[in-house]
Amino acid sequence: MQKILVARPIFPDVIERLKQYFDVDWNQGEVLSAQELTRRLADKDGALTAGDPVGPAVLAAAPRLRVVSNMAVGYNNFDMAAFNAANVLGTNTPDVLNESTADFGWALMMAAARRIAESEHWLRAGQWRKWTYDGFLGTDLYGSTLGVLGMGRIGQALARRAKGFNMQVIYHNRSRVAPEIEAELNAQYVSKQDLLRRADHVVLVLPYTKENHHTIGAAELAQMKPTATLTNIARGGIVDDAALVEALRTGKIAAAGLDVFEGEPNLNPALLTVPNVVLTPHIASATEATRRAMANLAADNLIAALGKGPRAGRPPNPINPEVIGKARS
Ligand code: 8YV
Repeated sequence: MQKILVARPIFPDVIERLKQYFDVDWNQGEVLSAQELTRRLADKDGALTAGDPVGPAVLAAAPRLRVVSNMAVGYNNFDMAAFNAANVLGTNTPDVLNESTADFGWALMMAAARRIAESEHWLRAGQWRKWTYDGFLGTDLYGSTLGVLGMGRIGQALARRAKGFNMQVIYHNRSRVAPEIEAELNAQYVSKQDLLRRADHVVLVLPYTKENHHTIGAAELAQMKPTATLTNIARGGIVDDAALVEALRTGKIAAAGLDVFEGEPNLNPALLTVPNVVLTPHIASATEATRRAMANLAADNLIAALGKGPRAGRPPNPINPEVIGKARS
């Protein structure tokens, strides 16, 4: 029987599915260190990860490994050059999380714009004595301009929701999306600089790559309106968190909503001292239905990639399909 490692605690019924095909080594404890991950992968044919870094050293120490299935759409934890060099397949879980993640982007954006977390903390602290005309004034969403940086599947789901808020949608992306999608979303393609200058609410929905490390830093924050909000549901590292703290403190922008952080779960401690930022622990995809769909899709990918189940040899979401069928190197 082929051996697999499930590197994280996941739904027990998904483990039961995997046990129908494989000998499963399931880590139900803390996140595995690089050394521990390497040790436990040494005799494995496949692995299911969720954000765990997999690079050349891990792959070299696991000569039987043929597939690593990430329970996430983002796979910046995979060194794909190393995967390709070793002929190891990487898979991810796109699409099933689009709507939940877009919903959450709106929740964070609205919470930031209307100061929901900040005012709730104040209320809980027993500070509410009377109504005041200027208590927790925020910025409107209805009728404002939404700037979407990264117009992939989640960006599109997010933009689609703007209709009900009568918002003008502007976006920037590596490449322009098809005209029919632009028309459906009523979205206008603009430069990154125009987006930052014009948007009342900027939402980041782009994948993390080396090229877009700190794509939002001090210079970009300085271009935004002082009344604007910034929401990051993409990846830590896209925003320079230290520069963001400074921009929030000095009123360069009005507020921010962050679900992802540089170095998470160890976020920049200064963020905790800034009132006008809403902080959530990387939960944009965290609904029961969506996390189940992601776990099952990650299992489907693993089962199929290891030649089992109804889609044997044809995993639904290969990142580097060119290695399928090639001998491990
Ligand atoms: C995952 C995510 O839950 O899919 C992604 O890229 O950011 C989340 O939905 C998280 O990355 C854990 O793998």
